[in-house]
Amino acid sequence: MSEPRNIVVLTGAGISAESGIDTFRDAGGLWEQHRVEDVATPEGFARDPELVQRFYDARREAVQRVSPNPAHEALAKLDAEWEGELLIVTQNVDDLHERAGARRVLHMHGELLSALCARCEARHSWSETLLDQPACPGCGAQALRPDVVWFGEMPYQMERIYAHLRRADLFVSIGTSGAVYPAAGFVRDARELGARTLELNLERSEGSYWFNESRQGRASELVPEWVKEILTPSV
Ligand code: BJW
Repeated sequence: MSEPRNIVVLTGAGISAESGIDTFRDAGGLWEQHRVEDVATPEGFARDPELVQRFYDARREAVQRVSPNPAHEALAKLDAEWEGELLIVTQNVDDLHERAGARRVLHMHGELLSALCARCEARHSWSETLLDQPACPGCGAQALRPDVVWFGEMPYQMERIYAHLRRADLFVSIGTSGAVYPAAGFVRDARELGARTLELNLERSEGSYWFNESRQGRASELVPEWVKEILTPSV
């Protein structure tokens, strides 16, 4: 195959695991500690907003105490040095890609350090708690919720993601189980649109069949290796 120029990278919870952030579906992960229906659906939030706000307040606090790991740093290096198109689509709500220095990042499932006003729909950078019902800085309503995408809600910036997938000649998936759509379908979309596809994960994901190549191991090792490879011109 010719040298890739346009790259889409999809990241999931596995890339932040070695920074100390719990994944969702691994043993001991978030979905073993909480019922998805209770904390990650609009219906759960309507039923028990306090439970949901506590869940996200605790994670917002925790994320501010951890640091990017070598996998985030390697993608930031790729971002700084890759002259072609690059989009890092992350399903993660942490800010570790940005804190490592990456700029071409899109948060399709929202961000922990942002609050969304259910009344005026404005978004505000947010590092504090929401349980105490602070007023929206825009409209004053006590209607702030975590700015994250729950099951049944539309992930953010889908048109922009598909525009990049259409132009991509390399799609790389890192640290995601491939259990949640539409992200889980990107590999198939990319492949059908002509991209080469590579998976870097601790284990084969649910969509592993769709990858041209699958490498198993820790993100902190596999990602720097791959970035070094792709930034080294072939002779
Ligand atoms: C390591 C590692 C290390 C560990 N190194 N690797 C039937 C069919 C198809 C779709 C549906 C269906 N029924 C319902 C749906 C739709 C639904 C869905 O997908 N449901 C599934 C359960 C089937 N999806 C939705 O509702 C989405 N919206 C939607 O579809 O809108 C309509 C639409 C239509 C068409 C186009 C576009 C839209 C919304 C999904 C929202 C997901 N939200 C969450 C919560 C966000 C906020 C929060 O953080 O709390 O997003 S759920 C949770 O899962 C979170 C994650 O981003 C997401 C994915 O998880 P991820 O990142 O893959 O984590 P894990 O834990 O699953 O995997 C970690 C991996 O890392 C593992 O493989 C480990 O091995 C690996 N790993 N350590 C490398 N050190």
